Amino acid sequence: YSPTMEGVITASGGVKRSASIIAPSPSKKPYFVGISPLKDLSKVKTPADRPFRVAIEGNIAAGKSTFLKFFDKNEIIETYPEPIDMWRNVNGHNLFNLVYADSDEWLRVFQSYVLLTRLVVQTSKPKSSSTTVQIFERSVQSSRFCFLEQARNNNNIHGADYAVLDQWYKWIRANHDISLDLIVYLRCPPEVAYERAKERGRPEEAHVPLEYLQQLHETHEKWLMSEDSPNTIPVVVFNVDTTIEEVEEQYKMNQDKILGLDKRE
Ligand code: UDP
Ligand code: D5M
Ligand code: MG
Repeated sequence: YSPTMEGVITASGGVKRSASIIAPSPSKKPYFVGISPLKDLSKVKTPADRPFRVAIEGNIAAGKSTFLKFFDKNEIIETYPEPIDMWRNVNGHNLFNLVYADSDEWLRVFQSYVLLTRLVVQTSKPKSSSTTVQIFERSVQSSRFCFLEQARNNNNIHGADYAVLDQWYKWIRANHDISLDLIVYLRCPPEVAYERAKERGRPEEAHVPLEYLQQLHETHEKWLMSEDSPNTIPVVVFNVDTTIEEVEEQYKMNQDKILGLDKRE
């Protein structure tokens, strides 16, 4: 990690101070937490043959889509919001609504469609030749390691469905370049995400209980922050239980590190 960052994340997710690190002012919460010590950002290399790829991850309504808007006017960055409109219109069917109305019936096919649409997005070539960074809202990886994992742990999906989707994931990973260079984890207390989701008021999500967001939070923590995390991609963490202005300011202060721009010639 860089000594200019405010702290490092312990495996339990707390922030450990170090004498070699510039401490934040005591009044200021460390919204930009730093890079997980499990991963080493200095090893991130921008591939020569494709843009630097970043996935924005986090709970429902943590603020991922809002975060993406920071980059709207940036000429070297292309952003890719979640393809939720595709899920809402599968040949005229609102699969996104169906899955929340009756998950026993629809979760399997929804998972398979999410995987397909994310694969299409994540392997797409940039539209402009000046694009050197692609930023995706979520990823094939979070579909596999958050949503599918949670579905399995809750017995919302049969072991056979889980096995088939896992085989799809493995085949995709072996045969397509879905690699990511960096994950930006917007870490949000589930209670805050719940309030934001209510405020946003998507009709399909009207009955999503707080417990679901609490579980999804834990699943993200396990995927990205735990010692036995299956993730191998460097993770940058922002605590986002603050104003969007504060998150943007913290982002801007660390932008070059986050986008690997300080390592490009
Ligand atoms: N929001 C907020 N503060 C923030 C970020 C987002 O109040 O710092 C609101 C945003 O206006 C929206 C809701 O929270 O109404 C969910 O945000 P978004 O759609 O960006 O979340 P996502 O589900 O994409 O993570
Ligand atoms: O919106 C994304 C919405 O889609 C939210 O309701 C969660 C849901 N979603 C996304 N991916 C999956 C998978 N793989 N399984 C189940 N549900 C999923 P946002 O608010 O932007 O997070
Ligand atoms: Mg969103």
